[in-house]
Amino acid sequence: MNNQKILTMSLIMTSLLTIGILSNPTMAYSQMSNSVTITLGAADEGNFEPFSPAAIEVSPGSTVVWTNEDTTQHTVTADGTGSPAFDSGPIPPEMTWDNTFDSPGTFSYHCSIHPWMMGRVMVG
Ligand SMILES: [Cu+2]
Repeated sequence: MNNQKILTMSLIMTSLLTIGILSNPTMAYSQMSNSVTITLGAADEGNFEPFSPAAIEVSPGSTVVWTNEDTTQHTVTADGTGSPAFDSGPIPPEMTWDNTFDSPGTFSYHCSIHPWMMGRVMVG
């Protein structure tokens, strides 16, 4: 990745953060504390970190906010068979979805549209 691309991505991310803070101070606060970004190019199987951070550690009762910064929709769906413990449904680009984690534990999740996208929430 060259410097020009890094600079451009930094500007985009700074702009998105600024827009978030200006439009909704409460959302901006929660994003800074417990936020996961669905990264640009998340659906690319070569993407090293489609959910960033791939693993997030929060205390019980915390709300985690996922922000889709990709150009296509994604889901945040708990692993396991049957009815998932949580499932965002499709999150459109530039939209957020949040879930509150009351019980301690490790919760692995994926994107149901692109099952190779995986992340983890550690509550404790
Ligand atoms: Cu996806």
